[in-house]
Amino acid sequence: MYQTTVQPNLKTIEAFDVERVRQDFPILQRLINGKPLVYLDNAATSQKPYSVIDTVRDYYSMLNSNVHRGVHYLSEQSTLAYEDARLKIKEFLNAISACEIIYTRGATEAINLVAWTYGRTHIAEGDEVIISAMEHHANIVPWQLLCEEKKAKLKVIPMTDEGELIMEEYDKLLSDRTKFVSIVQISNSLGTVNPIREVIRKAHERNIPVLVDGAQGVSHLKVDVQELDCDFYVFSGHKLFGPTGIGALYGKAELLQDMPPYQTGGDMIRSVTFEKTIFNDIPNKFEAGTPNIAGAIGLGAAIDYMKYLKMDEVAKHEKGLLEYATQRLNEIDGVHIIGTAKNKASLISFVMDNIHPHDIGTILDSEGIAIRTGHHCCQPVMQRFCIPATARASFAFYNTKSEIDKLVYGIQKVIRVFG
Ligand code: C6P
Repeated sequence: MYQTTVQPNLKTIEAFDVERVRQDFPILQRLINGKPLVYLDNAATSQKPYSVIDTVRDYYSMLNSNVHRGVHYLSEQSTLAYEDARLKIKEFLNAISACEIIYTRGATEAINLVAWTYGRTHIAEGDEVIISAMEHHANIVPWQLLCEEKKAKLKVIPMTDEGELIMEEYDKLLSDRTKFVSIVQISNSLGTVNPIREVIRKAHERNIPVLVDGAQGVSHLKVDVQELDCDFYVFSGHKLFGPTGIGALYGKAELLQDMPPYQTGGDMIRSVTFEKTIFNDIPNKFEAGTPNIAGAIGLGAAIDYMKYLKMDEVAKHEKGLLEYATQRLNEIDGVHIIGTAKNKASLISFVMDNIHPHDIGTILDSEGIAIRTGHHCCQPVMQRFCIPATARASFAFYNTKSEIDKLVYGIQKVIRVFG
């Protein structure tokens, strides 16, 4: 078979070596505004290693053709590569079967899929859906619209000033009226790692299904959907060092089989007459139309790359970055970290006295430092902390302590300019 995934050149690496790993990411060699790029916007999207870039280029150069539709060589090979990538996702999440992995455009589409299929068929007037106070808009709005349509209620688990879920309040919200829980694994605006095992266990005691928004979780934590026992898990490929426009929904097979299709068209049908359509089995039932083939194969390459790196080594390195950055930022007068949960991922949101986060971002950009500023698609989080926006530095395994020193230098420049 044609080799679709370009193998990363990491075989000789015994232990995690950040300088070596950085060489796999061409963009990290760039200058921005005349300075070496310091990329600290990984929660928005992560950078891509050569192996992903080359895999996508090679697919278009050597294999391009549609999947599931041709008897010719290229179509068959494309189909094999596309399905092989699904297997890689299945193994990465430790799902039972590849038919439990549905390709989507990303986490947003995956949550919408569940809300509009499972939600529409299982939520009725008077029912309740529980989310948390730290959700991304992608895990608020689909449930809000569903609840409006069905005359159901959206309930919100509150959080503390540190940005931790108040689990006693969750206990109080759970009731016979609760029909679904949808919860973020790692908050993109605060960095909090939520106790999702406990959230799932408590919901399951009442037979309530749980969706986990793993958009930020998947690049920082080892995910095992069987061990978590979540009913749905969603993530985006572009935050996992893969291409944009591709992601996945994991769902337990019995739930997916029972759900109506999300979109209809080619490939999701078994037979069509003008009188009746019989739908395909999962996963195809949820993949109408020509899919993002190159994206899926590229995501497979990203997962291969992560396998070479090993998640526990990634986590150890990122923990060091978080601790160092927290200590350095806490030393600067006038900087306040928003989100100080005990269990945090390598992401720091902060505000500065009398300086708007956009001004922080602009000055840092002049130093070649990329961070995100704004509400991070979490306006209710900003309302909770009574702030309009934050500056957010989010780290990946290829970041270094010397880049954090540059961030600190940049923040000191912000103070000199605006302070
Ligand atoms: N957060 C950020 O800068 P999409 O856009 O579908 O790839 O992911 C949506 C999404 C859902 N849940 C969480 C927790 C997220 O962080 C995101 C994306 C980016 O924080 C872009 S807004």
